[in-house]
Amino acid sequence: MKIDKQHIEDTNQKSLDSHRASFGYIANRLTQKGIEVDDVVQKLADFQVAIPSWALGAGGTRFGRFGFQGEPRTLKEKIDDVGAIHALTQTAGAISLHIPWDLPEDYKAIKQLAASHSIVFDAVNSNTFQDPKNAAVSYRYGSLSHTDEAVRQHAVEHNKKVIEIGNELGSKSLTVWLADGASFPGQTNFQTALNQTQKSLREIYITLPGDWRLFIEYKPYEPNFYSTVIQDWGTSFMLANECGEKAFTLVDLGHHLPNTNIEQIVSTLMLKGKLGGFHFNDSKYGDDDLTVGSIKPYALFLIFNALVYGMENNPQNPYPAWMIDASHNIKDPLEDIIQSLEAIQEAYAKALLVDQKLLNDAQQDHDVAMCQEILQEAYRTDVRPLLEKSRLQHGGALHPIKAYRSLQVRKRLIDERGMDSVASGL
Ligand code: AOS
Ligand code: ZN
Ligand code: ZN
Repeated sequence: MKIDKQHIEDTNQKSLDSHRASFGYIANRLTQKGIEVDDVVQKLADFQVAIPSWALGAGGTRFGRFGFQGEPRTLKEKIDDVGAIHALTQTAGAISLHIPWDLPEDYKAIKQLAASHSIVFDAVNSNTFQDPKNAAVSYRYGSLSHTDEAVRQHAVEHNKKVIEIGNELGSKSLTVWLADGASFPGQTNFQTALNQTQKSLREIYITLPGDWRLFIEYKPYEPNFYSTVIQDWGTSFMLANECGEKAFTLVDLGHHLPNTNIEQIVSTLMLKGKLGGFHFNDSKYGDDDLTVGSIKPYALFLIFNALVYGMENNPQNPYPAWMIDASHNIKDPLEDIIQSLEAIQEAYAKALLVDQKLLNDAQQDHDVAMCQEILQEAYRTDVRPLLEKSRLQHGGALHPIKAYRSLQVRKRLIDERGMDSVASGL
């Protein structure tokens, strides 16, 4: 399945006049304020977000899973799905694989297919939270933190294997997320578990190719509900520091206790040069993995404001890896991702409009009301015409969801894969 460029162009024709009018209006207003509109549009085009292979089928909960028709059955079909999203949005130029859910069989063919969609391979994810088929050991009581050396070794070897696979595909980073922890007080010794995790991570770290980075993800709970070994950014930061300069913290927006100030965490990490990667999603209660921007768009904007500041002022922090980590049970998974990408770009565009110089002056003057005005002035701007412009310039759709529907992408996927196809790995 491939979306024809010409077809996207045809769907754009109908909305071209209204786009031009709204873009002209906003471009004028912003130019009057001294904003370089072309720069903003270019930055939007450069901002590429990796799509997780596990978000292409319908997710599920412990109460069941309702499949979505036409789900991708193989890695190739997953790449086709990301290709379709990228063709429409021009923002999804990468895929993030999960091993063993996405074991490539023919590397050459996979790479060729990805290249034909202009997609690169972003961070590879290891999986030591499920028992591999016919495995000699079990991760029931943990993996990298396990009390048993044989289990830890097994988990370390798996991570090394994932690095090898990623290396074949051109990935440059490994994301480690651990489910390790305890379900009940007294179940584990916190200090032993942390020490073992540090040792195991270090073993993985030393095998990283020179130009690779290790991302250490943290999460306060689930599937263990009393404690997790890497519970917060501080623990991840400490582990990354002890591993070395190629190890970084990965922030997943859903991995915080309610009301945590994530923008402040982002700022601290960038100041210390340790923000490696990002998992975008949104949540109402916990690690809900909802569509980005669907619940707390202002919080997302404030996070982007911290990210933009960091990218402009913290050369000590390498350019972070942007990934979505969401999954939806009810919506068409591809429409869900398109909505997430739109929300990400919108928050980013608004953050780019913040007058940093004015904000700094207002901060120096302790003009608190003005500080808020400056942020909200940017946040309240309707930046959608800027997003449209950026997509249009690169052959994307003015309105990706509308185009997705009018081009009948889902119908074509169902025709190709069938109504009952189940995404591999799920
Ligand atoms: C789990 O909660 C994390 O967000 C991880 O990033 C995980 O690997 C991913 O969600 C796939 O299961
Ligand atoms: Zn995540
Ligand atoms: Zn998560």
